[in-house]
Amino acid sequence: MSKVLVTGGAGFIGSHIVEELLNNNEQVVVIDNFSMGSMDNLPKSNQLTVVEGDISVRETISDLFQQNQFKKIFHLGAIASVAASVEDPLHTHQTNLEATLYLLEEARKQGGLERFVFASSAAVYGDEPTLPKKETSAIRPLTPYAIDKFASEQYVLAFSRLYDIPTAAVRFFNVFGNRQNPSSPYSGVVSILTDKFKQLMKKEETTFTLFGDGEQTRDFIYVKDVVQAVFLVSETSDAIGKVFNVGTGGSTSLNELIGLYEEITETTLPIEKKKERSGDIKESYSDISELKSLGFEPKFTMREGLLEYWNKEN
Ligand code: UD2
Repeated sequence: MSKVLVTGGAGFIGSHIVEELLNNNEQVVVIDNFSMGSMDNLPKSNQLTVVEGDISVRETISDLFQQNQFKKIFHLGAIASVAASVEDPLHTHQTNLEATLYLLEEARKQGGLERFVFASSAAVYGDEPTLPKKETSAIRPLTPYAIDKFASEQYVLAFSRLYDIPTAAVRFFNVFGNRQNPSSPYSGVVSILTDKFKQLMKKEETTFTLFGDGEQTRDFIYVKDVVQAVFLVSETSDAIGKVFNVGTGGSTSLNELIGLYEEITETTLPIEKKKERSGDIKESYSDISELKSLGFEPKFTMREGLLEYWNKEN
């Protein structure tokens, strides 16, 4: 039976995709170097094989394809930290771009692939101010992370045009949900807030550092809606050779987000305000008409997503 490969499958979004694939009775192979991911993120299943390995090592990828025949590939493995990419652009490039090319080349050699979905990011838009962000908006990648994501997208789409490999790319907006790692100050803000509210519940003293006035907005999307979007892109023939924003099309300010969380947890979060982060964008939200044309409709409001996340964490 043909298998499904999930790179970065032990990570935040990857593990949710793995879970859904297993629910659909697929035979799944995960490759992860466990730099951010964890075995604890993965369900126990005899349908699942986990390979500990680094996707930036060419032989690791070729071995993987020698041992397996894949029908679908979800490529989520990456150095996910923008800050880390600024610290070490070369290492980021090896993982975030070269690995994409290794996978595409192996997929080309193997033949018979039904879909290759590449996980890109809204970071490719940079500080391009036009709102909402459309797939056709100007691209202004400002960091090594964003540059490699954009370049990978272009390779992925080129492999569809040049070699007829059915690929597609998705640009994630601000994804939140359980298993997102809150450990760094550059972690997603919802995971940081969740951590703070958990401390409050344990009666521990804590303060949330708010950069700026809290009126900055983001298009936060709950991870289950992201899974829905990624599956549509992996199943619909209209998606081939295209790139899709994955957001809700809505926007929430940080102040609104904190307010919602205070309501859910019935606590007040102590806040320390600091000046806005350099490089921070003020507003961001997506135009998701392309994704909607595949049949996508977000199932979770911000509040519903937060509530489910909070209940899973507690
Ligand atoms: C996301 C990426 C970032 C870059 C950017 C491109 C994540 C986690 N971050 O940043 O790396 O790709 O998109 O658009 O994917 N904030 C606080 N206090 C905190 C943490 C965050 O006030 O402790 C603020 C932060 O300054 C920002 C907002 O919350 O204004 C959202 O922060 P974020 O890092 O979750 O997401 P974003 O979109 O700024």
